[in-house]
Formats: sequence, C-alpha cells, structure tokens
Amino acid sequence: MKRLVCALISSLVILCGMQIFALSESEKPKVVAFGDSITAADKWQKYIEQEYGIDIINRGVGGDSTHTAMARFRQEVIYSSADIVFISLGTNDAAIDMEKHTPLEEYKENLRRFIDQCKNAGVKVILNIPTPIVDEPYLTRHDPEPFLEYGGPNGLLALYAQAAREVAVEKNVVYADINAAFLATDDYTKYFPDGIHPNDAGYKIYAECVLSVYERLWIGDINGDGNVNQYDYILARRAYFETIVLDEKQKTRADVNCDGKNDQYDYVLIKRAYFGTYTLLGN
Ligand SMILES: [Ca+2]
Ligand SMILES: [Ca+2]
Repeated sequence: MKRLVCALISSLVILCGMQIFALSESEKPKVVAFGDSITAADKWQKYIEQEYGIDIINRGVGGDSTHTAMARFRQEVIYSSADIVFISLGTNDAAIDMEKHTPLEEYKENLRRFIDQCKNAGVKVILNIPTPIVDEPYLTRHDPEPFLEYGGPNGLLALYAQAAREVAVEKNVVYADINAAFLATDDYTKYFPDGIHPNDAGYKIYAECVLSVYERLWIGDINGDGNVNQYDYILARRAYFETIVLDEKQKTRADVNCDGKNDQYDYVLIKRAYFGTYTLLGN
C-alpha cells in the first residue's frame, strides 16, 4: 500500500511538473538572415514567415562573400540584438574568376569568425550550406578556364559546401544542408534558371530545408521552458515508451543526436546534458 501511495505521488509530481512546464508560446525571436543575393530575394523568407509565424530581418546583399560581408556582420547581427541568425554565404566566395573570390581556407576561417562572435553574444546560428550552381547558365557570365580543374563551377562550389558542413560540425552549430536538399531532387538544374538563384519552386525547397532544422536551435528543450533538465528527460523517455505523443516540433527537439529517431539514446543524452557530461548541439 505504501508503495502504491508513493507511486501515485510520484506520478502526480511528474504530471504536475509537466503541466507547469508545458511548451509555451514564448516571445517571437528576432531572426536575422545574413547573406548574399540568394538571401536577399524574399521568396524563401515569406514562406518561412507564413509557415512558422516568425518575422525575419533580411540582411542579404548581392555580390557579398564571407570576406566582403565581414565588415557589416557585427553591426547587423551582433549589435542588432538578434536572437537567431541564418548565415548563408559561399556562392560568391567560390567565384574563382572574380575579385570577390575567397580561398577555401579563408572561407572556413571567416565562417568560424562569424560563429564565434555569435556564440560570444548568445546568438543562435543556423549555417545554411550554399545552394548548388548550374554550370551552363553560370558560365555565360563567367570565365570557364579557372573552374576546369574542379570539373566546373559546381565542382568547386561543392568544396565550399563541404567546407561549410565541416565548420558547422567543428563548431557544433545547426546547419541546413540546402545543397544536399537540391541534389536529392530528380533534376536540381530546373530550380536555378540563371545558374545560381532559385526560382519559386526552388525557394520552397530552400525554405523547407531551413524549417526542417529550425527546432534544433532548442534541442533537448522539449517543453520549451528555456532549460534542458529532468522534465525534458521525462518527456523524451515517456515518448519512447509511448505513454505520451510529442508534436512535430517537440520530436525535433527530442531527437538530440539528430538521427531522425526518438529513442533511448536521446533521453540518455538529455540526462547527460543536464549532468554536464554531454554538450548539446548549438553549445
Ligand atoms: Ca526544458
Ligand atoms: Ca535520435
């Protein structure tokens, strides 16, 4: 009997705890999109704003590379009291025939500098992996010769995309692999009529890819109370044992190792995170 009472009390405590810490609609975060002309076109942005009910401040400047955008980053992101930034640069860095070209190692170093500044200022980062290039229309405006050794402009762009992925992993930040999302379609070339800027259908793919990782900015914090603690552990564990059902956003937050599954590895990692033996994505 005593055991039964204890079990009932502990269940009640857990239930009350979850009620108190239910996912709340917090204030809208300030989101800045920092990038080049691909960012500047607001079609992707409208899609995200409509789907997600967030407002995005667009800081896309045509022709910018990580090098040329460095001067404005502090002002437009760090000093703008942004909560979240999407960093989307690389296409112009890879323009090896032009002055704005940034060598690969410098590109990586610039991305690290952006991310380090964000981490120091408490700004959450989604690093957008640069979209692919369609060689034929691109080469109507560029000298093909310097791209030859890379198998064409998209061959070189692929190295920049890979470099961005590596920096994201190294710095433990969320990344949206927009490049891979396009390459996974049956024919990515139809989404880039001028070789680099997505058309409407392309921007939908772009936006969907960013949205698919957006909740990872709060990974582990399943109940959305701003902390990763035992309540999140309980939710993740109960979801695994199917005594509660998480919504899609909560499922993304609960998938701590980002493998597309909500299972025992995730709730163990949540526990480790609040005991300080595991570093969550974004930290
Ligand atoms: Ca929490
Ligand atoms: Ca998982």
